[in-house]
Amino acid sequence: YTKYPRTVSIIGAPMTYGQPYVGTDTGPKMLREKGLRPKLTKLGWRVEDMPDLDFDPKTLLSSDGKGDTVVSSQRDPPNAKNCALVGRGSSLLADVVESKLRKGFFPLIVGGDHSIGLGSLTGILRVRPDTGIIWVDAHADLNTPHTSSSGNFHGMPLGLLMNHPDNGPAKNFDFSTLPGFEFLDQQGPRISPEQLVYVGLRDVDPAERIWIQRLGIKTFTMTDIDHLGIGRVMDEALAHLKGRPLHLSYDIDSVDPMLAPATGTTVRGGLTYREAHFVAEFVAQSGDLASAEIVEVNPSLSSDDGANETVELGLQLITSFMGKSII
Ligand code: 5AB
Ligand code: MN
Ligand code: MN
Ligand code: MN
Repeated sequence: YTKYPRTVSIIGAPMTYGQPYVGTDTGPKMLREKGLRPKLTKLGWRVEDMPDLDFDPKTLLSSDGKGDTVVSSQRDPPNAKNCALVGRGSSLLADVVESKLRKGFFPLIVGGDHSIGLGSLTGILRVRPDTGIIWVDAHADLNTPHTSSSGNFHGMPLGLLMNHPDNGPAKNFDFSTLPGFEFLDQQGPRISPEQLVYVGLRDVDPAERIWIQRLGIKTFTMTDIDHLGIGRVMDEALAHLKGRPLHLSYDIDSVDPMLAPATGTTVRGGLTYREAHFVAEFVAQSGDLASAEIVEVNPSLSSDDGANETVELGLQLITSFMGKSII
């Protein structure tokens, strides 16, 4: 891959179907209004900014993508809320991300809820299967409909795409049970446990804990950050992914809710302002960052001040991982 493509493609993915609230769809618009584009230009990037992807149910559920024939009106399978909408939206995003990468762009995917990880990772892995993934989040997002207690897809992107080596391919998730997920058949790209690193975890479900241990996923919880400091944590995280092109998946709920209140699933005891920025700055300095996404900014879930602060923080974090350096 080109190590330093100088053109970034902003891909707005206003997905809300992976969780219960409206409002995450305004994330891309709010970030643009606060000056995402000029900030990137100032850092030396050429910027391609397309209109947000069209996640209108009529468009997503039609066979031709133009709203004509609705092909998918099945009811959701158990624990798979808005199944067809999430599946079709992910498929669309995967195709866009894949094509941008093949053209040499740096995809900057702006969510939307974290179910968009299904699409962005699929697109990335089609082009660069050895990508190292840094998942910055309060949560592990390692559920599947078999283990999820909520049925919300934003808690499942990694669980659905994971390759389960001990059990053989047969135990990988069978997408034929999920309408809309046909694009992820058994040939689809999968994540190997060793290409993933977690940073910031503090709210992990029982089944996720078991899978993290069995798969041996490199994990830095908030406890590890308290113990080792964010500097050593990031040294070890990047050492684990050495030699791989990197994808940064930044869930804004990794940051402490005092600083980022406008998000759906807040958990106290998160990253401080500097820790959050250090993660972004350090990944940028590695020179290996090849794609990134920011998710779960939902301006409608707090006061106006809280919404502003959260959007502003998201924008600052983007500027940091896109290469802003202090000196
Ligand atoms: B987020 C929970 N594990 O599966 C579930 O915000 C929360 O993308 C998921 O990290 C949180 O519903 C998903 C309880
Ligand atoms: Mn998440
Ligand atoms: Mn989260
Ligand atoms: Mn969340």
